[in-house]
Amino acid sequence: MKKIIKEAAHRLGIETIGISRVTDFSHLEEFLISRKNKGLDCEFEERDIKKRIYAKNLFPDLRTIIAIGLPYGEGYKTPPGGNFGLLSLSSHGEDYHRTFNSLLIKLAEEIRHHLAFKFLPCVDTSPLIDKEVCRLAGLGNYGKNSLLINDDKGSFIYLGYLLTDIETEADIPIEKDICGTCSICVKSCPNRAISERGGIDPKRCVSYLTQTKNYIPTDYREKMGRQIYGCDICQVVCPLNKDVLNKEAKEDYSDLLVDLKELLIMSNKAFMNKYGHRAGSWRGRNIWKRNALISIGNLNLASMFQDVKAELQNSSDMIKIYAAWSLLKINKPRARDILYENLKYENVDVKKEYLKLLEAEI
Ligand code: B12
Ligand code: SF4
Ligand code: SF4
Repeated sequence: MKKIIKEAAHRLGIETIGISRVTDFSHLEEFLISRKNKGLDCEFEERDIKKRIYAKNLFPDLRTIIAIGLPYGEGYKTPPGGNFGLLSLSSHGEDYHRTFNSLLIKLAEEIRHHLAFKFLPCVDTSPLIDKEVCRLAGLGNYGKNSLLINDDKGSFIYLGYLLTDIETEADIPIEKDICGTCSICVKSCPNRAISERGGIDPKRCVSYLTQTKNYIPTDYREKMGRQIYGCDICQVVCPLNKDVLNKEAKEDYSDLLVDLKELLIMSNKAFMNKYGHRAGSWRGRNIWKRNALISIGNLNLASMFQDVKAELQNSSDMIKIYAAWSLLKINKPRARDILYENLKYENVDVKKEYLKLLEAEI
């Protein structure tokens, strides 16, 4: 059966595939509880730990997991355009959730030519911990940046799997220390999110900051640079990705640049038309717009002062307070005069935030 599964995968061009019989991940329970107690979990994860560790809660007939690593990012170099906002590589082209999900279904159909079975495709949004599911299927090992790194493809692999009721033999993962004495990602992370011992504090991670609806502390905003969605730094610097990144690029990555001025004035409809098919767009226009205001401040784009100032009239308090921060970054004396003037008619919450910003070291 294992041979049939792997041959079906190869016919579909899938090179990174592994099979696991692990259905119980309770070896992670203590780690997950302690992480939660330390406040190291985040709102993008399933909060119910039991749902994370017992895969049979999700698929009661589970016997075998067919795990796949879908490579991306070959030959990637940051596209030129320093005054643009930047999306992470996972937002390049069509949303990978859709394409990967269809690929998993195609694989299941291909295997069904030989055997009738039940399956559930999972990509990113399942309560299970994809990295651990795929590690135990032999797809790779953890790097200090917390990502699953495959021996051939590096860490630029999306992870997905089919939960199935197939009976077959598992692959045996080869556990090894892949980082050794390297700590390049630890040193390169803009907000010191990666621990020297390995693992990350998600709430310091720029990728998290670009996605969260929570308030972003002012010192963290400076670390976000010009990121509009996601962050790739700990992967781009990783020596284990060198071979993939040094390959010749077959794709044009310029769709990762975001016109900041356009984003500020875009309607919801225009946003969905332009970015709706991209992986990062689920967060919505206003979060991207907030990140654009942070980027404009960090890039110190004086030519956009008036555009940012116009956002002080936005109907969203969130947009107003990030516009205020951005103006102070671009031109503090001018921004201070404008904000003091606006204090006269702002509501209590916005007024409080403006006063805090006016007193802060920006
Ligand atoms: C929540 C989430 C986030 C959060 C938290 C990230 C994180 N590191 O967990 C935020 C928003 C920050 C995030 C960011 C990104 N994410 Co994300 N994310 C998820 C999600 C939905 C859940 C992950 C989770 O539960 N983490 C919590 C805990 C359990 O993980 P952990 O703290 O890293 O701990 C594990 C290991 O790191 C390890 N570990 C912990 N400590 C130590 C210490 C040592 C020494 C070692 C060796 C190991 C180790 O053991 C733990 C058990 O597995 C998964 C999809 C899913 N359903 O699983 C995608 C997922 C992890 N994300 C993914 C991606 C691509 C990204 C980004 C690259 C996107 C981007 N370009 O911005 C960044 C990478 C940031 C980073 N360095 O991790 C991929 C990762 C693919 C891969 N090759 O590993 C996933 C698997 C989605 C997918 N299906 O492809 N993400
Ligand atoms: S994605 Fe960026 S911010 Fe997050 S851990 Fe990696 S380098 Fe640090
Ligand atoms: S940069 Fe170095 S320490 Fe970080 S994941 Fe890659 S090999 Fe490991």
